[in-house]
Amino acid sequence: MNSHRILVSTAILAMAGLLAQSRAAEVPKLVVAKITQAPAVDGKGDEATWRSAKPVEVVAKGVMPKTRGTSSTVTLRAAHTDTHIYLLVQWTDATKNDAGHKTWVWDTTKNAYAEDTDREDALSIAFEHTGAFTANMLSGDEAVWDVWHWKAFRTNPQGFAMDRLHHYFKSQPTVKANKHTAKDGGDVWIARPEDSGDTVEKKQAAPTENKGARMPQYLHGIPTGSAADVQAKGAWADGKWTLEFARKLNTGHADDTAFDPSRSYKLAVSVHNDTGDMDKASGVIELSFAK
Ligand SMILES: [Ca+2]
Ligand SMILES: [Ca+2]
Ligand SMILES: [Ca+2]
Repeated sequence: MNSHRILVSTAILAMAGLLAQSRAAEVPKLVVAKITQAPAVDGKGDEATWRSAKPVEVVAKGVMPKTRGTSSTVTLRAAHTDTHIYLLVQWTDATKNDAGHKTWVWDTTKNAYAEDTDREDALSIAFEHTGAFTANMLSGDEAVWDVWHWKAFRTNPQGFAMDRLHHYFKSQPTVKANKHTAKDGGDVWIARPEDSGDTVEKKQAAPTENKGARMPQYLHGIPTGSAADVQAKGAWADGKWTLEFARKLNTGHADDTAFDPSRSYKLAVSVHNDTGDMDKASGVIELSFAK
């Protein structure tokens, strides 16, 4: 390598370093506005109280082989009262998919139900809970995230998000978990339990007899206990979902992140278009409370 090349390489390395620094400095900041009038959790962001919350726009990028290269723009606003935190999330999605999810369809040739290809839209917000928060499900770090998983068919009609944890392990845990390959090539085991209490969605096996051409695989449950902490309601219009969340700042439940307005928290958001799989995700966003 001649000296010119070395100089160029050094310059490129220095530039890469600067870019990395500026990226680190550009973690989007979501400031939680202090409000006195709680917004209605109805999928309309039209309350005057939301105008005091500064929007943050992030791009959720496709992270799966079939969604790589796709993206959705996600706008977040946050506000809090003395007792609750509220989020208003809007994202681009050209199609409203909320009519069903993996519906059982009677197959007349097999005389049995088979799973349809229908899928719903969904959005997840993950907050740091225990350990390092990287926003990357495949980082390989052992950590716990508090995840609010709103689903357009399975949880929206009841007015909730599924309140759950993501628990990441390097080796197989005793709890139910799925194994994936971490970005360093090692194993990552992911458990995604719903919080304690009655579930927000009830899965039902396919009936063995013909009960009609289409039968839902998921029934709407009314959650209780720690599973019932996250109210959420979304509405789709003009190529965009608008979704509002409400939760107590501190639920008192160990499976939830308790928000202390004196500190900041890392979070990330993922949006899912017409799928039950992972789809598009943001990087780390920092949430802090207005002084
Ligand atoms: Ca509203
Ligand atoms: Ca959609
Ligand atoms: Ca909970």
